[in-house]
Amino acid sequence: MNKKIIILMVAVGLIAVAAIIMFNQADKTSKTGNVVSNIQNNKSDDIVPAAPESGVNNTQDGDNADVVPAESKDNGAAVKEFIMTSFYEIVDGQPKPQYSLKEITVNQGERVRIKITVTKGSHDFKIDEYGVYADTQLNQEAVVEFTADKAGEFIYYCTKPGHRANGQWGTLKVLAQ
Ligand SMILES: [Cu+2]
Repeated sequence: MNKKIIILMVAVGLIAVAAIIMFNQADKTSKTGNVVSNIQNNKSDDIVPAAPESGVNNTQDGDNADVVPAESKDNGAAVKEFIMTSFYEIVDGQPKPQYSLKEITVNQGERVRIKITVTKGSHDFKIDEYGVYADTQLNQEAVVEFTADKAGEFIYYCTKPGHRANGQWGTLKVLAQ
């Protein structure tokens, strides 16, 4: 009888221990399960704010993508750049104001950039039909930029008194496309 009781008690004790262990394990798994799901939730929480950020980045990338073609246009063949000086020289005792470039030819629709540096005298630069004007300063590069959207021949000239009449002008030729 004593042996049976002892065996029963041991068996009950083992079962109890086993039950406790199983409960603990169950708790642990459920806890770790919760932890995992919490981590997953945290991750998803992390992802959720990240998603709008990446969305913002995407829109920024989109903006950049919009900017890049504009820059590539500026850097590319779509911009025609001309460089000229603006000065005067004395011919037969008379000042002859002039631009170094007498003619500029572009295709209609092209972006045109003209860099003008005054090397002698006081001058400016104007194209009436394109509304282009630069008050060019001595030894400073002035830049005018415009889109040649009108075909035809236009005169660029200096508005200083007598300069255009004495030869400070040139022809902008915009070839119709
Ligand atoms: Cu002039």
